[in-house]
Amino acid sequence: MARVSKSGTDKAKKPGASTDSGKSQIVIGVGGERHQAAGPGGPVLTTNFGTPISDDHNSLRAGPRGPLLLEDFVLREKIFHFDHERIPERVVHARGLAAHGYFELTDSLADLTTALVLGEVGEKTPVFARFSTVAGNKGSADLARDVRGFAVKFYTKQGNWDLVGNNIPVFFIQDAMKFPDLAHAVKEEPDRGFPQAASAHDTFWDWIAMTPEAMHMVMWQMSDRTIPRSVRMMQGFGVHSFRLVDAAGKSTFVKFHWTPKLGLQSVIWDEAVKINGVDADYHRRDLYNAISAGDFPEWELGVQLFDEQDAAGFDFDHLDPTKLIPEEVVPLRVIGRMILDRNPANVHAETEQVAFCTQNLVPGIDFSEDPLLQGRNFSYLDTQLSRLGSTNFNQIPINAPKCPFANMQRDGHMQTQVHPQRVAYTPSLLDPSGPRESQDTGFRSFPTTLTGGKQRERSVTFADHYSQARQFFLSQTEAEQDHIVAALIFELSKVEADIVRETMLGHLVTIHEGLGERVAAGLGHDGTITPAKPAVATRTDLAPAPSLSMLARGLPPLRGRQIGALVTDGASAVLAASLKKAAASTGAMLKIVCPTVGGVVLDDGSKLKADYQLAGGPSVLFDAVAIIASDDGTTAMLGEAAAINWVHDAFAHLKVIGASPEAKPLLDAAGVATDPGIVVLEKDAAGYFEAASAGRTWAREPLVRTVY
Ligand code: HDE
Repeated sequence: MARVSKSGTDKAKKPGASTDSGKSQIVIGVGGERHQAAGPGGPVLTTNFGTPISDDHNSLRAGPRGPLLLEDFVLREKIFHFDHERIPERVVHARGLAAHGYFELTDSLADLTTALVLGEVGEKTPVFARFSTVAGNKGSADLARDVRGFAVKFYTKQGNWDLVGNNIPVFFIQDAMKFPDLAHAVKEEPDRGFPQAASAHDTFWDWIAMTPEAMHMVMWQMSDRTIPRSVRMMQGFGVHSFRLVDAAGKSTFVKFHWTPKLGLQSVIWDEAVKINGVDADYHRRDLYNAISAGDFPEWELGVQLFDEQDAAGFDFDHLDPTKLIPEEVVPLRVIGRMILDRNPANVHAETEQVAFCTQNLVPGIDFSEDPLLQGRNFSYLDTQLSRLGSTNFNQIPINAPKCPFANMQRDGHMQTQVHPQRVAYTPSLLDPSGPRESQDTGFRSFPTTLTGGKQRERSVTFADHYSQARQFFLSQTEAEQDHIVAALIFELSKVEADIVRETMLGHLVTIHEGLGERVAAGLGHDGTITPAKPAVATRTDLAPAPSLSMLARGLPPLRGRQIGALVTDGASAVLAASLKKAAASTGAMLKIVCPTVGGVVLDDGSKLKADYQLAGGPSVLFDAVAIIASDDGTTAMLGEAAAINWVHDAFAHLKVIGASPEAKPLLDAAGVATDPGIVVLEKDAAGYFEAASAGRTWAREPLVRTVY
């Protein structure tokens, strides 16, 4: 049957031919579907080999009701390509989000390193940063309780430097040999395929219970650090010690820290659980929207610098990645800033195909002997082959250096470079102009002096597993300690095997007796607890380090945050305008939530547009909330469970709530009790914003949750 076209012809236009209307020609198919032929200036659809396509919607067939023909190369190519669209996801850190930007050096380390990226003040180095969760699969929810990857690729003039870190400064293990076990334990249990993106299950805690070296990291993992409000509001750490090496070959140890300009902020566990339901893409949407709106996230790069002699004076071995150097011991020196100002144009090409490799260093930066780092240097290169399928993965644009590169490596799958040279080797007299090594500018490894025999043995300096775990717990504010206790209770309550739970309680009392007892109370554990047997005595004299606490680092600003306002028909236009103005002056975003997405009519007859419909905009999405309602609007909201939950959740999540006097019955129905975080909104929202700048109302917490 011939296709019927509105323009009276059943033939598609000749490829590249323009239409009379100036727009692309619309052809209505037999089933009513709309096809578009190329318009003026628009490209003609082609196969991957450039053959123009006349019809992209109807397969070639033997008669209108007959079978398809194998000859149809247009159909076969399209399906062939589609069938192979996915590449294996990362074995860990599968779920990620990323952005382009630049790093600008503000303080030179030229006296310590030959790395130009750390030497030339004002130099802007392009970067690509990818943030990720570790355990979940690619399609998992953003707010799983999990460590966050914080990986930055610097495209420097001396080659790519990949700083592949996390948002936590220590790691679970001391030897790369254990990494597959850790990953197998935390990922979904293989016999049942669940839970994904969750550590709250038997196999994870079984493995942790048998691995005392993980205790320090577990304290961080159970803190609110693993449920960040936004990737824009979390720190990043290089974790391992690296070396800076100067022109004379002198080495200085360095640890890298990223500190967000927006301050540190996390959500509360109950919020995380609910955000995952209402917006599983909460973090990627947040970063994407912020960058699209021109609100570019920024981090300071700080370094901790120390030498062998300093290291010898530490209470721990800095080569042990389960230990950190508190900023109180070696202060941070801020040397630059990273700004992310461009979203990826294509997530597969960039976020998925980016291949971070810890081995990517530049002259002047070198590895330390941290055994975990040494193991990583094998893993990251190796894994790219299974993910990207070719040793030429470095030629994918997101992975290619932005400086010239040349060597004698040739051929392989998906080679995109055409090497015209006859000589593909060195040395050679035939082609003296080919690339050659350089003693002056080439990368040289620091000649560390090594001692000891070839053996499978861990240094005794790695034996203390509990002291820094205890120091971390004691460095937290009361609210943060309460959350660690609550997280452990939640996680261990999901464990079915008593022996695992009991063994964990033994570790917890060894870290800190009060911590273990509180968790035991929350688990309803009434038996005795057998403490773990540390290899060396746990130190109780390590001074609490406030730099390890998020809350002790100070209040985050309102900038970059979202204020949610629930507004009903007939609400005060003056108040709505005042709220908008005050939000703009603090750099916060005001989001309007209404009973319908069409918005509301305010008391002056003006229309207010909604950003969210009530059920799609629960208060968990916002940092602080306001309710501007009329009497009638309030009465209507009293019949909406979603409205009552909206207010109740905001209260339970310790948010500052501003409410017009008419909304009082709604607050009462939601069980809101008066405290400094509850502000009556009269004509002016300025007072409300002052209260909102104080962050969460922590003092409210014991009213809304049992604190064990
Ligand atoms: Fe990774 N890790 N890791 N890791 N890791 C990977 O590499 C590995 C470790 C980290 O956004 C994989 O390309 C081993 C510490 C980040 O693409 C893999 C060991 C830290 C990312 C791998 C560790 C990290 C990865 C999976 C123990 C913080 C995501 C896909 C020796 C300092 C990078 C890939 C991105 C990814 C192995 C331990 C951070 C399999 C063997 C410690 C941020 O190669």
